[in-house]
Amino acid sequence: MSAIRYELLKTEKHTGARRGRLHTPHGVIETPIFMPVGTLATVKTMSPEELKEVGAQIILSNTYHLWLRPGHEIVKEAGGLHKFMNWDRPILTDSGGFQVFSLSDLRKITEEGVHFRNHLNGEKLFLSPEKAIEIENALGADIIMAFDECPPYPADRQYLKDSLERTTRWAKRCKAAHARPDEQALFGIIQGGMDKELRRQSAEELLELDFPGYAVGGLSVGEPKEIMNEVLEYTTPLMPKDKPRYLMGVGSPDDLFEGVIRGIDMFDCVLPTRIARNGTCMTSVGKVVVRNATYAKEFGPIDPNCDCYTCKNYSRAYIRHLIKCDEVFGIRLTSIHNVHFLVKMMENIRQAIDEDRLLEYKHAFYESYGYNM
Ligand code: PRF
Ligand code: ZN
Repeated sequence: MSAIRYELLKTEKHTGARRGRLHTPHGVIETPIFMPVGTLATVKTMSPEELKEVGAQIILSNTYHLWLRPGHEIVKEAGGLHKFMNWDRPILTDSGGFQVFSLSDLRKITEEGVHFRNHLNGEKLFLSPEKAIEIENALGADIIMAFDECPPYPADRQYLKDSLERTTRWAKRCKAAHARPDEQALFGIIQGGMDKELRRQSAEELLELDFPGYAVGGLSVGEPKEIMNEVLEYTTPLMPKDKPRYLMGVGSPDDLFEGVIRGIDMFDCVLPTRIARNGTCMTSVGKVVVRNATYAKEFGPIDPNCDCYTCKNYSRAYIRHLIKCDEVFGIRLTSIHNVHFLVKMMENIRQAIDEDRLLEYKHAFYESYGYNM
């Protein structure tokens, strides 16, 4: 028995967009969905109550970071990640496959796993499929990701082929090491760079392993957006229709629209929380850099079309003042607004899919946000 069940409600009339429902041990998620990132068992600056208030249905956390600090044994002893951080809705943990590649230097990839140095203190570490799954089992998220390699962009074809074949062998080892498939759903991650045939090979090999869900990895790694969209365009049709599809590490508003249109159900990204901490907000009329001097005497909300806690109660001028003075309340307010913005946008996307008017909504959004079409 799988820990999750995906219910495909409908496919939009004019695009590949899907409306679905993901049933997990910690509740039901309406898809397509955006998952805020809580790397260190906290979505930076936001309490679980605030996350719920903005409508977050599921959050992502990281194996690699929690392994280093405080250590997965401590989280397990606390009763698991949900209890440890006081979040009773679904959680997904990434495997560390990506973080090892993006954060550590001096890494060495072998068949067995990856040798690298702790990005905090330089200590020698080793992460393998078995170790990643041991940590993910201890953390206890509803959805856990296989340990993969996210190759750099660009990379030559032979490297990409060797890498994806190793990622398949690692995926098999992850499955074999997974202690509780009926409590935590293990997703496979399709790699293969920007190469059509390699994406097909990766998808075919992983589909054979019959995971309860699949991710597209290795995108948004520096390639032009058109290339990412093209790769998605031929990769999603290779993925099962009756299982969730997750595009990893992607989350700008246009990337979310383009991913949904190509049949993606789940997304995560640090973008809303990261830009919030330097005083940038996403609004219905585009980005507002609220720390700029132009907002010093603007006493209206960040976004007049927003009904979040921040916009209902505070002005641009006040938030600018807080951020200029490095007062932490300022970045809490911008974080609340930005996460609310993407959560709300996905809610609007789901409604537009229900009503077969996703492209109309996209065009209206792009026009107002200031994207070129
Ligand atoms: N693999 C894993 N996590 C990821 C990625 C990946 O390829 C990406 C790529 N954008 C983000 N996060 N395990
Ligand atoms: Zn707001």
